[in-house]
Amino acid sequence: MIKGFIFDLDGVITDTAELHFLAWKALADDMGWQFDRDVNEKLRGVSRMDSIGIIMEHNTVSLPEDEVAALATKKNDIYVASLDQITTEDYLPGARELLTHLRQEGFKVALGSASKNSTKVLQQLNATKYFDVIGDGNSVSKSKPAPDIFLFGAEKLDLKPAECIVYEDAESGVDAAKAGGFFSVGIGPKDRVGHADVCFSSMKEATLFEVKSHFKE
Ligand code: B16
Ligand code: MG
Repeated sequence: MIKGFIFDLDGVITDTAELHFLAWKALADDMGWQFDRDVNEKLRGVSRMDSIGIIMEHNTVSLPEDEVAALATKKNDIYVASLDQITTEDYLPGARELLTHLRQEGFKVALGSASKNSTKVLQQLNATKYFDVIGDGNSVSKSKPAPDIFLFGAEKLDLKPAECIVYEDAESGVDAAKAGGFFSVGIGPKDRVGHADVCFSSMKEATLFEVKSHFKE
């Protein structure tokens, strides 16, 4: 029986991908690195340190670990400053309605994001009230596609994976949900999240009614 929902943040609740892109682009320009939206697409759901690794590999650049960490911090400072522009109007269409509906129906709800800045993003959206548990990049050390972040959420909700539905927009996020034994809802194109148990092109279609019809009570 489904008792809980675990949501990814970027690409499911709100679209912070553009702000991540602008911050990485500022760093890349500063460093003389090539970086465009195609490379940015590879960073979806990927942790900050893995993201800078992908960008450096794309530019065939290699640097000492401490310098890489300093550059990731520089990008993060730019990104965090840009979060001030997120408002309560910046939910992806359908996300706030679904979170409200889950509260009304008494489901348990957790966040399962790779971001270490999820608290700030949820505050800007005024969305903290919809979550019983916040699981993010600060909660576990192994990032997606490892299932750890979703297992953390389920455990804190006091539920088994088989009692939870995970919403994800990233390929690695759906892999993580499947590896943990969760039901998965993919948000986005089939070539990205088509391996989820059920896939919707946007959050607007992924209503409680629709999703419940795919998973036996
Ligand atoms: P931060 P999600 C992910 O969020 C983003 O999709 C990804 O682009 C970002 O690198 C990652 O969070 C880490 O974010 O630098 O804020 O810790 O989709 O897992 O909610
Ligand atoms: Mg995401």
